[in-house]
Amino acid sequence: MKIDVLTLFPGMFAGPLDESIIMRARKAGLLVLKIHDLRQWTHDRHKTVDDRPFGGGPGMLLKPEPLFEAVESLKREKTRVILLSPGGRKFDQAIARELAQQEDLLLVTGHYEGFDERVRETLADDELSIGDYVLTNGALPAMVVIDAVTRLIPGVLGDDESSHDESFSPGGPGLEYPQYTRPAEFRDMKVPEVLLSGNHAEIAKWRAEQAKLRTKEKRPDLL
Ligand code: 4GX
Repeated sequence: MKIDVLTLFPGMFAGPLDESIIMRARKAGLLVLKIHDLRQWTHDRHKTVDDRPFGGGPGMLLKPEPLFEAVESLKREKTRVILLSPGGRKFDQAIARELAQQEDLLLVTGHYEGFDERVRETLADDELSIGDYVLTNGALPAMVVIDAVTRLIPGVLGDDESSHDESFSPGGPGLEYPQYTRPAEFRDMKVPEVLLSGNHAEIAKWRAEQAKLRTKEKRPDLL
């Protein structure tokens, strides 16, 4: 998969995507990631990307011209163009699975009060939010999407890493059961007896009960 990112803060992307599983996917060529500075597509001395909203009001908007030029030059036949903004569809595991099927993504990250509406109407195939809170810009949301999507690209996860994917589907199995490793007693806290019993039927039953209870308690929306 190829993922292009359009941002005003290319420096924010150095680090989080250069480690661990994402870096391994990049080195294997399973993910080809390119970060682009939106200011590259400005033509004035000050590299202006923003302007004041018509009709007045607070804040600045991203101007349409650099965004249109950037998207038009980066977009290819099968590219899906996705804006990151708090007003988008709420990103979840089902959307991550859907995006992992794509060949080519272009993530466009906002800043200030957002985009000129013509960007949304004309350039974007989709608009995603990573959750109901306000961030300073769209770089972290883009990295969240890249991380969640990349681990679902076939071949990125090893067999040991891949088993936990269905936990966050509503109607799916819900949250994980509690887990323990050695020592069996740590600072007066004991591992539940059943897990040490060697009785695999009892262990499976206990885990299913615990997972259900925990989901009902903490995330009833997943049931
Ligand atoms: N999930 N932000 C985008 C600028 C902005 C404002 C309005 C478009 C419209 C966010 C989120 C998020 C802060 C990134 C505002 N862009 N993005 N930025 N939550 O809070 O995606």
